[in-house]
Amino acid sequence: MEKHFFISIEGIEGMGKTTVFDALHQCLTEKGIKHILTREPGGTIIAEAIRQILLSHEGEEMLPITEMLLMFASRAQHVDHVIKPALAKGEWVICDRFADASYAYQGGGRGLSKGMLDTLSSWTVDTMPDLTFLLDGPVDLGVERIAKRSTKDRIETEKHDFFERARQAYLDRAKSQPDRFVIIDASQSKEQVLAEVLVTMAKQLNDK
Ligand code: Z5A
Repeated sequence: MEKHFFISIEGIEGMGKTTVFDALHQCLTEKGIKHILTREPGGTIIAEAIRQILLSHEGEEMLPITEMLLMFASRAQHVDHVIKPALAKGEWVICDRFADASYAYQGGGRGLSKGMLDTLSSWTVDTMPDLTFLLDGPVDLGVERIAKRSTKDRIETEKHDFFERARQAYLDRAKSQPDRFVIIDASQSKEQVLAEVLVTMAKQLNDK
């Protein structure tokens, strides 16, 4: 059976995750590699319902702890119902954000402790990505790229400093796990970003 592979794509808003996600899908399709495309928060019916709550502006102010617990609740559903079954069938999994996003946004952004994040991770995440692309670039660049969007979700309306802290938390995590993370300079052109991603993918496919 083919070796399965779990790839996540991370980065603050506007760094080009969707663009890389689409390119990976195309690359694997051309190679005839069975894979699924999924995202967090989301990926199952319950997890997508939690996503709506997480990103909506409606109702009362959401506490940071509530946000963190909901992220991990959705992740528990997603890991058990989607990611593990796909990997068990030998399919590759391409995931737009995963647990690292909680360390960046709830840890770095909201200031919640690593101890709490580690505890929740130990309860919900028993499968980490084999490879994580961190698309990194200045906060202002991301803001500029998504400026044309007509609506912003609840988290996107956070202030500049929040995203600076999230970016730094991503970089710290990537540096602490160099075997899993590949940091890509997202301020390059789309073509340059995709070329770097596809070189890494080609290496993974050769090593398979
Ligand atoms: N969140 C969390 O807090 N904790 C968690 O544990 C998890 C998530 C899992 C929803 O995520 C929110 O959930 C997110 C983090 C939080 N909130 N924020 N911020 P999401 O992934 O659904 O939403 P997002 O981060 O806001 O994604 P995004 O804004 O769509 O970013 P993107 O996918 O990286 O951007 P893109 O659509 O690929 O590109 C944006 C634009 O830039 C687009 O017009 C592209 O054509 C253009 N682009 C892309 N690359 C380039 C380059 N290289 N040059 C020029 N232009 C480019």
